[in-house]
Amino acid sequence: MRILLLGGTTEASSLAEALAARDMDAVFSYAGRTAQPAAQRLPMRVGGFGGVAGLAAYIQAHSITHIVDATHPFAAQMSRNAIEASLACGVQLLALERKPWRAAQGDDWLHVPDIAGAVAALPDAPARVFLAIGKQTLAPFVAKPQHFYLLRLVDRPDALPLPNATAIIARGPFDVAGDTALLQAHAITHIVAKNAGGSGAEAKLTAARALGVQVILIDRPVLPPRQVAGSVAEVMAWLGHSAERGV
Ligand code: 3Y8
Ligand code: NAP
Repeated sequence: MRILLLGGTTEASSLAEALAARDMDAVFSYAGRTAQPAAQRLPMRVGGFGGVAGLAAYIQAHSITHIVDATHPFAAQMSRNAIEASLACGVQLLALERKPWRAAQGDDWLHVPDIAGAVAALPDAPARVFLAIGKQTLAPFVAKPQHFYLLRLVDRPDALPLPNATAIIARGPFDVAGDTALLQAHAITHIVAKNAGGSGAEAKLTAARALGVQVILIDRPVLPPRQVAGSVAEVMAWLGHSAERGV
């Protein structure tokens, strides 16, 4: 058995620990989006594969038998490629997926389908907006330059496309005390976030509830059907069964 773990999330790092602890033959794959991705106990590879064909070639060249897609729910292209390549190569695929966040008592959430919906949902009157969506999708917010934007990025950007913006450089996972202080320090009135689920980015939502800050939450992209596990334990059981079957 040789496992390709498509990573880049808190859950992927936890799964990597479990696989390494059992000396399983696995490789951890990053896209190479950040300057210094977190180290892993598993052997790592960094960078795109070159589309579905490149991924299929990698699977064959490295005799991969199982793919675990533990990428972020918004890494939709990677997930689509993994589904297609696993079918083309006849290898098993399992997605380690975290549940979407659901509003609790006291939350002031507005669900929007995509980034354009988030821009449209911002008020016309000047507001103070925490854009907790990283740096790949900032350009559409230029349509509303009247707001102050607080950005949280993993690496310092060369330039920011938004006229009135401050960038915080930090990689999560984040905590409630830190995110509460951040919202208060910048007198934030709105948060724009992706419905990432998981624990690594949830703190800002908890802080928003306590402070009465509105959250504009972007729905996840829809993916083709695939087998899904909700925990590291489930993935390990799935791998165990496969090992018993000797595949
Ligand atoms: C490169 C690996 C770990 C993984 C940590 C999780 C938690 C912190 C929350 C906010 C939201 C955001 C962003 C975020 C979170 C975890 C997790 C998660 C959100 C690293 C990582 C990589 C990336 C890529 C990066 C994106 C950006 C998104 C920042 C490593 C730290 C906003 C997503 O500069 C860029 O181009 C950054 C790009 C994709 C979204 C975007 O569109 O800009 N993540 N994040 C992975 C790779 O190369 O394959 O560098 O160590 C991983 C983590 N990011 O093991 O501790 O599991 O979700 N990452 C979002 O959810 O909205 C921050 O600030 O509140
Ligand atoms: P994406 O848009 O779905 O993927 C774009 C291309 O990046 C893919 O087609 C693939 O290139 C490459 N790629 C993506 N993830 C990869 C991986 N784990 N290993 C190797 N190549 C990968 O991906 P994204 O949204 O930019 O996310 C990139 C990485 O950041 C992923 O690891 C993801 O888990 C992590 N992340 C993303 C977010 C987010 O908000 N999107 C949040 C937290 C973490 P090729 O086609 O050339 O193979």
